[in-house]
Formats: sequence, structure tokens, C-alpha cells
Amino acid sequence: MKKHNFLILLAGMLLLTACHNAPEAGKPASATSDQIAQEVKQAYLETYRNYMEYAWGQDDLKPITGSGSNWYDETLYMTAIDALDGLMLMGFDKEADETLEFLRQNISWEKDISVSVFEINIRLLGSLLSSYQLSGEEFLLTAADELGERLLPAFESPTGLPYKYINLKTGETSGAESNPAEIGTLILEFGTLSELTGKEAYLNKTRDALISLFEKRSDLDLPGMVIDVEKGEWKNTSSHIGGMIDSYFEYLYKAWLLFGDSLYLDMYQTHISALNTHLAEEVEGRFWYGRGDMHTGEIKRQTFGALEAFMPGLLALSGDIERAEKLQESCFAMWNLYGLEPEQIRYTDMEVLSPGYYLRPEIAESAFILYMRTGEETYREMGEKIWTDIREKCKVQYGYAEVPDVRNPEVRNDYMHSFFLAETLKYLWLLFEEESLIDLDKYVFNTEAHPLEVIAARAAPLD
Ligand code: DMJ
Repeated sequence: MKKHNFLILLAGMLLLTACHNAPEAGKPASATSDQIAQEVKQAYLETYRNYMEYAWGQDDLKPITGSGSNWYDETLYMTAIDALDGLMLMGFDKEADETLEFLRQNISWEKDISVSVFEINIRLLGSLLSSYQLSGEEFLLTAADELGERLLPAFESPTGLPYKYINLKTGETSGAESNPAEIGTLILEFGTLSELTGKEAYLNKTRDALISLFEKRSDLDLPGMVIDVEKGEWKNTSSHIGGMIDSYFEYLYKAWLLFGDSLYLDMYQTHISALNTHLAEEVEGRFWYGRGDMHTGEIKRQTFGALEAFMPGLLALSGDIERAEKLQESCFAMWNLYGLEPEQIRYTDMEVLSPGYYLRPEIAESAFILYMRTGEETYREMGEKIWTDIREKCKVQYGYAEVPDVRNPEVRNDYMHSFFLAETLKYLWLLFEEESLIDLDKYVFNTEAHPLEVIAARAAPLD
């Protein structure tokens, strides 16, 4: 879909969304919301322009020294691609056009480097597809298809579960010990690629892997954390909603939304009900999900962190507003311990276990979805606090920097992940931008915040 049509759809959906989800139906944007939306947009633009000036074509911008860095021996244009749909959505046409031209001239996957299938999928494939749907630029779809073809050999394991790494040039695979997040966070992008190219292998491979992973759940319906994709055996039986498992749950529900196949909904409900039975708990009036063994369900570690903060959004998206609201309150309490959230805390006494803030988006993503679903101003208030803290503590000369210890925010790392633009700023902008409310029934965000169009010809209507 061309951007023009997308914006018309968004405008049309504004009224519908307001009626359905009641975020202050019919009320014009308050000056404050509009002001914050503009501030966030400006931050996006300035940071991207610095990337263009000081790190153009490289993977990441180093925001303190104003230079660039790459993940591997060769660049994958990480920030240019990851930020592209955001530029289009926010209306930064000049920067979007320059980026498109640069990519049209330079993009190539003939690179002798072994890359993470998961990261390449969520950041690059996701954005290429989303940007294609927004702009109609055919070369983006061609680039996505060529990238997809090079990732497909990752599924050639004895179990059909994908290896973690693949060499883009040779197709050589490595990384037999993988995890549910890296195995289960592929289907939205690969399924969309099937839809757009007519090549069924993309959807079939990721669907088979997802089903095969689901079938390896414990008798309690919980997944573990590390699995050997050659033997199909669990190597670590810890079960939780944090990193290495998190977006597996997210993609089960979103695959249902995107493709309309109730198989994914059933799998999601099976897991979520097990999580709520075994790993959810209230401690001193706050709601959390802890870490337990997949076979016993016994909670062994009462920890929570920045990555887990995606869960209120997923709960809200799937209709469990009550748990979503309670968990978001806990996440916000975690944020407010130091005014930037630590990577991990122990929720029984709110002690910091891992003190870094890596510019992660999850808490803002959940605030956005909760706002869309409830219309409660409290989620914008949370967003304002989050944005203010980030602006005051992470802003450096050329962009925004990680804070390795939230208790001492004067010290920063010279690093800015591409997800800061792709997700953190995009979700904060969407939270405050009245005119760009995205209808969550028409678009599904991949886990890197790239909106993908819901497949029109769904197998079954959504409830
Ligand atoms: C992002 O790359 C994605 O959101 C992923 O699912 C989890 N981690 C980062 C952001 O924290």
C-alpha cells in the first residue's frame, strides 16, 4: 500500500478506533500531547540526520563520538533499514527518499558473514516488508525476498527448528542451541513474504517450526528456555516471559491476528493459561510473572526486567485488560525506582540485579497498546514520564546513549541500538500523536515495531 493510502486509512480508522476503543472519542488533541508528539518526532529526525551525517550506511550510530559501528565484518545497513518505515510514517519524506535511493544503489546480501537469523528477520526483513507496504517501492520487496531466500537454509535441521545463525553467502548454519524467541519470532515476516511473493515455503517452514516447538512444551504447557534444534531436547528448562522466550508468546497471538488461523490462538491460549496458573503472582499488591521450571511450575526466581515489560501490551492486545493494567503498574514502578528502568530487578524487594538501561522500548510499547485499548490518560502520563527521563538522562551530542547503571546516569555507553528509533521513539510518538492512531485490527506490529498489514482474506473472522 502506498503511504498516501495508508494515511487515508489511518484517518478513516481514527473515528472507528475512537468509537471502539474510546480514547476520548471526538476530543481534539491536547496541546501537551501534541507537544510531546512533536518533541519525539523531532528527536527521531535529529538522531536520524546525525546517523546520515556521521554513520551513513553503517549499522549503528555511536551517539557520543558521532561515528558508526557494524555488527559484523560488513554492514547490513541496520539503522537505515530499521528506521525507514518510521521516517515514512512520520512524514519525513526527504530523509526517507534519500534512504530509499541509498538502499536501491547499495543493498546486497552477498556477504560472507554469519548472522543472527532472529535479528536479521525482525529488524531488516520486518522493516523491508513494512516499508514496501507503505511505499509500494518494488525493490524493497525484491530485497526482502532475496534476504528471505538466504535465511531459509536455517530450517534445514533434523527437527525443522531453525539454527540461530546463517552465513548469508554460503548458507552455512551454526548455533544448534537456540531458544523459543529465536525459533518462534519469524512467522509474521515469513508469512507476509509468502503472501506477497506467492512462495509458500516461507510460511510453511516457520509454521512447522512453531508447531514443532509448541509440541515440545511440558505437561504443564510451559516452554523451556534453551533447546537443541538438532536433537529436539531442552537444554535449560527455566520457563518465564523474559528474553529468549518473550516474543515466542507475542508471535503466537499476532500470527492469529495477522493470518486469522485459529491454530495460533489455541497455542497462545494454552501457554498463557499455564503462565497465569504457574508463574503469575502478587507480591505486596503488585502483579508479576516469575521464573519457574517448565516441568514443576515452581517459581524459582522472583525476577522481572525491561524485556518482560512487553507483556502488558500483549495481554491488552489479547483482551486481558485487567492483568495488563496491573502488570503495567508494576513495570512503571520498576521504571520509577531510578527514573530509567534497570535491565532486571528482584520484585520481592525491588532490588536491582542488572542495572543497565539499554534504550529499550517495551514499557512504552505497552503504554501505547494500553492507551489504544482503554483510552485511559494514565498511559500517556506514564509515556510522558518515560520520555522525559530518556530525554534528560540519555540524550548526548549526536543521539541517545545507553546508561550502564541507572543509579548513576551520568555515565553512558557510546552505543545506540537501531531499535531506539525503530521502536522506542516510534511507540512514544504513536502514544501521543492523535492523527496517526493505527487501528490495531488492521495492522500488526512485528516485535521490532514494523507494522504489517493484516491479510485481508483471513480464514476465520476475528472475535
Ligand atoms: C528488540 O530487538 C525487540 O523488541 C525484541 O523482541 C526484544 N529486544 C529488543 C528491544 O529491547
